[in-house]
Amino acid sequence: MSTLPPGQRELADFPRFGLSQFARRFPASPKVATLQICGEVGNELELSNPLAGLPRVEQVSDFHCVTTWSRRGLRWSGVRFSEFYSAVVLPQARPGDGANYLYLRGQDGARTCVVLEDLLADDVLLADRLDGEPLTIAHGAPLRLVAPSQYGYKSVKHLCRIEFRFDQNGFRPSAFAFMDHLRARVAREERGRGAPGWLLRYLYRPLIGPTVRRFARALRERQMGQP
Ligand SMILES: Nc1nc2c(c(=O)[nH]1)N[C@H]1C(S)=C(S)[C@@H](COP(=O)(O)O)O[C@H]1N2
Ligand SMILES: [Mo]
Repeated sequence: MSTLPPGQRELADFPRFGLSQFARRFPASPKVATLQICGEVGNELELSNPLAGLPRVEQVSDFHCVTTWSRRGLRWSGVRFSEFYSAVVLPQARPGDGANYLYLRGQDGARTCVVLEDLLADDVLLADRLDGEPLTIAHGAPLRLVAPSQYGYKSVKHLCRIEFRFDQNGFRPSAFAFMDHLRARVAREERGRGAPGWLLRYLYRPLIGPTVRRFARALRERQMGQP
């Protein structure tokens, strides 16, 4: 088996996880995916069922959270982002030349910013299934990004909007700016901005247990409140 990237430790399960302010926020539309393509584009799109008609792929990949936990061997299925980009975004939305900064947003309000080049990598998916089942609310229903070579915070769950921009000046991160590295490449341990990755390991590691419990409790409480 391959070794884990620097600073990562394997978890036996795949917890629902994120910044604590998102623990109690849930997608308003967990069943039906709609995806808005906007910003510096010739034509804004509001896609219902954005993966319809596109070639599907299955992919087994590891998932690495910036707080140092990793989960190996997740079996995702969906459509390659590069396929979606060339078959739908380019011809229908026509992003401006150089609009290579993508502001991503989830239905729960989570935000991150990525460069187009990173999303065009072969292992980046728009996923709607995990381990043979439709995505659950815990793991990003109805549609999420999966970018295995980047820390988990780039893999936006409940994805509802992709905004094309010429730079990152207008981007407001979900958390403190130092926590959102533009590239967040796991192999280079780009955990955050300004502080070295190895240092952030020690800052983040103690947060794993409480965060897992907080997210699990919030989901349980939501499910108890549902008919
Ligand atoms: N919409 C949304 N996407 C999100 C998050 C979130 O809170 N909300 N958390 C991020 C973080 S920090 C991680 S590690 C992964 C966790 O994915 P999981 O909950 O499916 O394990 O989702 C990422 N994408
Ligand atoms: Mo994370």
